[in-house]
Formats: sequence, structure tokens, C-alpha cells
Amino acid sequence: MPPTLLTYLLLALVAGSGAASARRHRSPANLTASGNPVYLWPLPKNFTSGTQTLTVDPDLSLDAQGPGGGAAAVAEAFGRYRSLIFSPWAHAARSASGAYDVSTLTVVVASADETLELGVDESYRIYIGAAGGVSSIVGGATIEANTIYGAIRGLETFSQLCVFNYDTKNVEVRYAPWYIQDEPRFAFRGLLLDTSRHYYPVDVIKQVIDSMSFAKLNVLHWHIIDEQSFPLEIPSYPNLWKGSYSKLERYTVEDAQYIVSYAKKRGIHVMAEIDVPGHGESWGNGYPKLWPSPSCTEPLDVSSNFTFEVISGILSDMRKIFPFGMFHLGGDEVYTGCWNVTPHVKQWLDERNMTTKDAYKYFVLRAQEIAIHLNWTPVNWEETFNSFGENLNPLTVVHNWLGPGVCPKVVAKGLRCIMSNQGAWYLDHLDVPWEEVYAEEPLAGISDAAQQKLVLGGEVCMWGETADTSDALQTIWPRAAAAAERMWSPLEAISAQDLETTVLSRLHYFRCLLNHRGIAAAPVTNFYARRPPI
Ligand code: CP6
Repeated sequence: MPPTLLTYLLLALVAGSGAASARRHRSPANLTASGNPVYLWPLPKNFTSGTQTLTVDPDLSLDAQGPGGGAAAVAEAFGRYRSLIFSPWAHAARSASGAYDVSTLTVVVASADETLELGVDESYRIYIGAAGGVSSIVGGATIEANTIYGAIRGLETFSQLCVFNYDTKNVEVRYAPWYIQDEPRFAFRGLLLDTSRHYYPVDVIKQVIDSMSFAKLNVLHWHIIDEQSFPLEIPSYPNLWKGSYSKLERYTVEDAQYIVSYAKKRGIHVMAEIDVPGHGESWGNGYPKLWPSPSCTEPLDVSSNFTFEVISGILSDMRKIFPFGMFHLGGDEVYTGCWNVTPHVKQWLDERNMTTKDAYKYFVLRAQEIAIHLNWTPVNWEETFNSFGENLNPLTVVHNWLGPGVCPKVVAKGLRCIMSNQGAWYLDHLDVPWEEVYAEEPLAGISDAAQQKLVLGGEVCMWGETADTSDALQTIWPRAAAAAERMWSPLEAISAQDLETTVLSRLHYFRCLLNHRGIAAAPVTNFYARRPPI
């Protein structure tokens, strides 16, 4: 991308030298130049602010520039954000004089490539200032990004800087001029949603995706199917979704494609999962031969080729729905006891001189081969690594959950890792307060820089046994936001703050922003979760 005026300004400011930065000194951790909290969540990597208040035109217009600026996705995102900025205040109407400091938002996107893959450039730069103001060079607001996904992240930040003034009834940007230069610390910032234990209507999944984009989370890990229900249509094996709870609690292929495209417009990958062989009981409602026997319905029958034919069919169908390069194959909680007491499975094991542990490994590796053949990077829960890590395909991404200290072992063996320590990042555990979510560090115990790079990021998990469409959003938020900032913002910025003051006030603000945007986020301070001494 050609260096623009904005780039030069930012370089001067971020370097922290020269007259300009002396006037608008580099703000510490999360305060504006005037000492007020920066109400942004997650905190940007670098920013400077000032002391001006600018008004924003309710008819704010988009000036899209650069090879990617003309993309429909940019115009659509701008439209969404313009209504998010103004619609919570229906009376934020154009004033009679019609004079506003910010009437145009310029969005410059260097690349027209809309490919959404892990590690896509999400960086952006923002400049907001008054014409003839301190900057005296440019007036208005500009977002520069290398990709449309960076522009979408920048639009989110811009929208968070726009606040309603109840005295003037204008939307304003306070503490301008702003210079922001931002990019995420981790490429993988996930949220697991479990649609097997309880069904979620598509509209609720859309709300989850919307809310993820507000916190700059970027991977929806869709735990579609489990032992309790099989809600997704699979054209190759049409009886599979007989394992859904009812005909009303199903996703068609078109529903799933719609969810993927809805997420893509918000820069969010959808990583699908089939959790084999341990969480597949519901598959047998449509095809009972997948069960070793009527009294052994889990794990799936390892001894039968039909099992792997069905997995191949499911994955081939899913490949047409889920373009993301990673696919989750589960592999956790595989209790093989009943394989040993099912005569035909026992015979199969004996003929091959295999233990049930060998058969577990055989199953996982064979499923991995199918996924890899479809050009997917396989992801597996950590038990696979704990039991036979040395045999896992080197492409494997290991998904931690059982406790801390696993990713250090995984990356020491050269495999990649995602951190979801259940003690901190399982959102259905209501007794974990936001401070503990915030404190959990994906790189804990890993000091080697090359090994740190193997930690792709982390994921908060909203398991569905004890929550459903009625309370998922208030269970996810605001605590998921604590993990989102941990994964986006620089470690130094996170560590330099006082939890009980500046972080807490920003989190309160972000939770309120979610409420304004129609997301039923719970209050930040959950006294029930604080376990006060009796
Ligand atoms: N379902 C599946 C689950 C869990 C896992 N896998 C789980 C286990 C323990 C707790 C929470 C969730 N419900 N398929 C583990 C990855 Cl505490």
C-alpha cells in the first residue's frame, strides 16, 4: 500500500518523538490525554488523543477509496455501523444549522481480496480530527486498512468513539484528535456455541455473531452436533437429522450457508465440529448401524467401514458449507469400555491385536485423514494429544480444555494450540467472575518466541447443557469480552491497568454498549459469582 499522509502522521506520533507528540503526549495504558478512561473495548494497540469535542453528522456519508474500498462488504458494514451509532437515540436528528465537524468517513482499503482465512490482516489505522483544528491538515475521519476485514474492525472502533450527548442531542467524538493504530495479538479469538444440547434459532445465532464482532472476536466454533441431537441436514445421509429434537429444531444446508455468509460479512470464521467418536450417539437415530450395539451407543462403531463412510459423507457435504481452513474433529471424553464387551468389536480388536486405546487412536487418525484430504487443518480436543500426541498428524491444532499447562507441552512438541482452560474460559461455569476470565493468559508458561507463535489464540466456550436461547447471550456477555480483550490487546497494555478501576469502568461501558445495541448482556458485577466470605 502506498504510504499516505495518515501513515506519516501515525509514524511520527507512534514513535513518540517530535513537537506533535509533545503536544499530544502518548497516553498511558488506557487514559486519554486529559486523563479520562478510553471507553474502547478491546483496547487498541497504539493511540493518541486530544481535548477537542467533534460533532458527527447523522447523515454521515462514506467516501470509499483504494482497490478494496468499493467492495459491497465495506458499504454494507458502513451502513450497519451508521445505524449502530445513531439508532439507539431516535432523536439524534439533523440540526437546523446542519454544521458538523465529521460529515464524511473516508475508508481506504488497500486490497480487494476478500478471502477470509486465519491470519487475515485485521490491522487498521484511524484518524479523527477537525478541519483547521490542531492537525490543521485534514478534517473529518479516516480509516485505513489493508483488507476489508481490517476496515470492519476499524469501523467497530470508530463506532465506539461516537457517543450521544444528552444536552446537545448530538453524537460526538470526544478527546479528538484521535490517532489509532491497531491489530490483534492473536489470530484465533473464538467462541464455542453448542447447538446440540439445546437448539438455537438462526436469529439467535446471528445475534451471537453480531455481538462477537462488537468485541472483535473472530471465530465462531460451531459445536453443531453431539450425543443429544443432530440438528444439521446432511444430504449424503438424509436420515442423520432424524436425530434432531424435532422438525422445528433443525438447520437446513441453506441455514448453515447463510450463517457462514452472515459471519463472513463481519470478519468472522465459522469452524464446524463433529465430535468423534465419543460424542456421536445422536447419529444412530437415523443409522442404528453406527452404534456398536443397542446397549453400546457410544463411542461410534470403530470396527465398521460404514462409520467412516458416513464421516466422509458428512465432511464432504460440510466442505461445501464451511470454507474456513480449520475443522474440529473433537476426540474428547472417549470412554471405550463398551467396545470391549461388544462381541463383533472385541473380535475386530483381537484380530488386529489392538487395545481399545489403539482403536481410539486409529479412529481419530482415520478421521483426520478424511479431513486433511478435504484440505482442512484438523483440530482435536487435548485428550488426543495426551494419549498419542506423537502420532497426531503434524498439521493438528490441539484444543486445550482440561486445565492450565497443556499448550506449553503442545508447542514444545511443535504442534499448534488453542487455549480454553475450563477453569477460566468455560462460560457455562457461572461461578467464574470476569476478573478470572480476564486474568487467563494463553501464553502462560511459554517463553520461547518460536513456541509462542504456535499458540493460535484461545476460545471461550458456551456449552449448552444448562443454557439455551433464553439465556445464552447474558451468559456469554460480558465475560466473553474479558477474554476478547486478553486476546486482542497488547499484553503490556492489559497488565498496566488497575482491574477495579479503569478496566472495570471500561467493561461497564462496553456492557452498556451491548445493551444499547440490543444484546442482553448481564450486569458486569455478578455478586453471585464473587463468593463473599460468610
Ligand atoms: N461436551 C463435549 C461437553 C464438554 C466437552 N465436550 C464439557 C466437559 C466438561 C465440562 C464442560 C463441557 N459438554 N462434547 C469437553 C470438551 Cl465442565
